Amino acid sequence: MTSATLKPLILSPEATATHCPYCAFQCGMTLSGDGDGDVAIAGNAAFPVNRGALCVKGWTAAATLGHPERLTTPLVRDNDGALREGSWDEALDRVVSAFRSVQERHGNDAVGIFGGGSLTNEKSYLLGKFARVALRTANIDYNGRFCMSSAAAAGIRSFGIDRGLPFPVADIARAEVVFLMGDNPAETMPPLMQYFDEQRAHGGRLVVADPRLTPTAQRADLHLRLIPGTDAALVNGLLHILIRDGMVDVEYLAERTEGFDRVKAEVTTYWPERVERITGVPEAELTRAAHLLGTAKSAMILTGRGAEQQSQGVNNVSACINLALALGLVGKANSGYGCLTGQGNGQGGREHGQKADQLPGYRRIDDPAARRHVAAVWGVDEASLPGPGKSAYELLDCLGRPDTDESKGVRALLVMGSNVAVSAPHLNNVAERLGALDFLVVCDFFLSETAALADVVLPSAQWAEEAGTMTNLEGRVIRRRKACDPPAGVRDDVAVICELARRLGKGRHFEYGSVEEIFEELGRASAGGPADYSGISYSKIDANDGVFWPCPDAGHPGTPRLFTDGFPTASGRARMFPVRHGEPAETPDENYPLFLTTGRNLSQYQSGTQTRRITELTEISREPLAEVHPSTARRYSLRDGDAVRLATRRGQADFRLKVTRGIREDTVFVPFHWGGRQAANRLTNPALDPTSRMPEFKVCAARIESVTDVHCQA
Ligand SMILES: Nc1nc2c(c(=O)[nH]1)N[C@H]1C(S)=C(S)[C@@H](COP(=O)(O)OP(=O)(O)OC[C@H]3O[C@@H](n4cnc5c(=O)[nH]c(N)nc54)[C@H](O)[C@@H]3O)O[C@H]1N2
Ligand SMILES: Nc1nc2c(c(=O)[nH]1)N[C@H]1C(S)=C(S)[C@@H](COP(=O)(O)OP(=O)(O)OC[C@H]3O[C@@H](n4cnc5c(=O)[nH]c(N)nc54)[C@H](O)[C@@H]3O)O[C@H]1N2
Ligand code: SF4
Ligand SMILES: [Mo]
Repeated sequence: MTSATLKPLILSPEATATHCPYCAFQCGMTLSGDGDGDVAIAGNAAFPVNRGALCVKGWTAAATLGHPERLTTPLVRDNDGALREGSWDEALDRVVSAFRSVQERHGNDAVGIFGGGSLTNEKSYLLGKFARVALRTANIDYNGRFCMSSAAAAGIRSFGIDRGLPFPVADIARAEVVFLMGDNPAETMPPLMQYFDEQRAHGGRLVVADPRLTPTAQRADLHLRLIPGTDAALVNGLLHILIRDGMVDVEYLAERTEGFDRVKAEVTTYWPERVERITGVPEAELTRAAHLLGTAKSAMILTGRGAEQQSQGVNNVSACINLALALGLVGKANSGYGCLTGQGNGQGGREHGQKADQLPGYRRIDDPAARRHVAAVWGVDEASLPGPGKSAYELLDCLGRPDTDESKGVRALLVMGSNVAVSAPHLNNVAERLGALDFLVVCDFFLSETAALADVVLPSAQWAEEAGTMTNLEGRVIRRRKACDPPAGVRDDVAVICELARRLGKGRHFEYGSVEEIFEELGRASAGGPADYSGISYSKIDANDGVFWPCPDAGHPGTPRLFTDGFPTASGRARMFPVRHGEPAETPDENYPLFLTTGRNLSQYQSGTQTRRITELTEISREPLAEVHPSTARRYSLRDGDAVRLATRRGQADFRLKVTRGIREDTVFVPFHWGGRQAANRLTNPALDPTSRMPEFKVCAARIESVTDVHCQA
């Protein structure tokens, strides 16, 4: 089923400049080979974002290419229930006949697609088009819903547009103060730290709000160790102090914003003593943070998943945007609000139509003008385009459910670029739902935990084996260049999507001579939309170290900095929304007395499909460790390295303990990169933000249980 004897990778000794397969920093790197299977990776010093630096995941990324567990043939599930090798024809036939029969019996929307933010722009675009044109299903969503959707929703409602960072990362180095609200880039984007180092060297200050003393917080001038789920209260409290002390930018508020009065009225009740009580952050620290921001000539507020992955995520981000606007930061030099996007193509992946409510160019699928424009580019009848579908968790939650008058279940699912059996919240439910499907097909390079459940697995080409574009966290569109061929038997996702469309009788809409042609069509489909790529071409990207969208025509240089003169809202002003602190969906009680929060560590990536297969990385981090404070450990008579079982209302999982003073006494932290008995997501709460539909990965209530019979790795 996998090949232990992969042929050596044929890479030219001449270096190919491409980008790392993993996170949104998209470090520039060069790949070269000796033809014997040895691949040399080097940081690309000429690429202006990472400037040659890579983290340990980037340095070791080539190990995924020739890995012995690489899938090199399609797999199909036999009548006896086992996965066996099959031909491409057999596998694709099975997919098409399963999709057809499900749609005949239950309607078009009964086939669903789950995409990912690691897919190139071209693949994200094609997957959205495949759903709407070849399958005509409304039900397509993607893992960015777990990642980006709260910041995106808050950005759109205030600024009229969502681009994670409205400025290049290099601006960070020149900001007097940077406030990180729930980001840990020292582990999640290490090469970004060079800009923080520069900023510090220029006398700048760093403030970090995180329940843990992370490697990022260790580098901060001020660490606000807030109680999980209290971000909006904290930020409202800072704004309260700034208004009280006359430090807001009255002129900017009058000229460039609307809605400040209601925000001001709301934050009057967030006096420091009350905010200290809610957040656990001492009043003196609140005042210091507010005054650092209020007296700085330039400042940035950057949110990460810590503030966003909550059932109040949109409110948390809106509170940060209010703060940035009140200080007059947005659109000012070396200042502003931004979100550090996470996945390799987390930015582009949310712009081209793999989101349930969107069409390419970040257009809304329920906007008649947008539908007309995109239908014309696709050469289909506008009325044939489905409407909005279910959001990611709601899609997973409806799998295999019987049709009722109110709702219809999805019976067949295609997964491309996500490992939901590890990364979705409330895994016990998700596993049950996946099991209730009539048919599951997964495209992946390895037999991920999700692929292992599939009826058909299609082996995909990887990053260095395919061409396309990615859009990094700054909104810079860059090229993923092909350095080598995929192993024999493996096909790239573009070819697979187009072939499936052909077999579904829609081939004429999926005829492309090259990946570049797909990009050109994507440009036309995006023209006039918020994320306008129509003026970007491969040659322009090559000539400019990438091009920042929006870029509406061939002569346009791209837009590194947004909002310098106005906002793309009806009034041209930024909109402020009053935010009320609300409790997380679950808070500790006598049965579940601790907060559980989850996140990442340096050497593992996401669901771990790739990085758990790389020896250098598993040597650094072999299994998930549950971080607890020494006083909590003492309370349970536990010591560092002991195995424990964590339990929440949804499930149990086993971990070894890491006892550290770096975490709050009321909080346990677990990284989510592992599956099975050590999956953090057996514990997490799928409570959704009402606007963004983002699950509350960052806060739930947990307890530490019996310490015998646990299932940790040796
Ligand atoms: N090594 C590594 N790097 C990655 C990834 C990876 O898996 N591994 N994934 C990439 C992706 S997709 C993403 S989205 C980014 C994520 O990048 P980050 O947002 O930096 O990562 P997280 O660890 O999810 O969360 C950040 C911090 O939020 C804190 N936190 C927990 N609860 C709260 C809270 O209630 N409020 C606040 N303010 N903070 C809280 C956590 O303690 C954690 O330190 O990383 C990208 N880079
Ligand atoms: N508890 C908890 N859970 C979380 C989070 C958290 O902080 N805490 N964070 C959430 C966030 S921010 C994210 S982004 C998600 C990420 O979680 P996932 O959606 O599971 O993301 P990955 O692990 O990157 O999964 C990508 C899968 O697709 C494969 N793959 C990668 N690139 C391609 C490609 O180009 N083509 C194909 N066919 N396959 C590909 C990989 O091998 C892997 O199996 O997890 C979310 N889950
Ligand atoms: S920071 Fe992100 S893009 Fe850069 S090498 Fe590490 S994982 Fe790759
Ligand atoms: Mo993410």
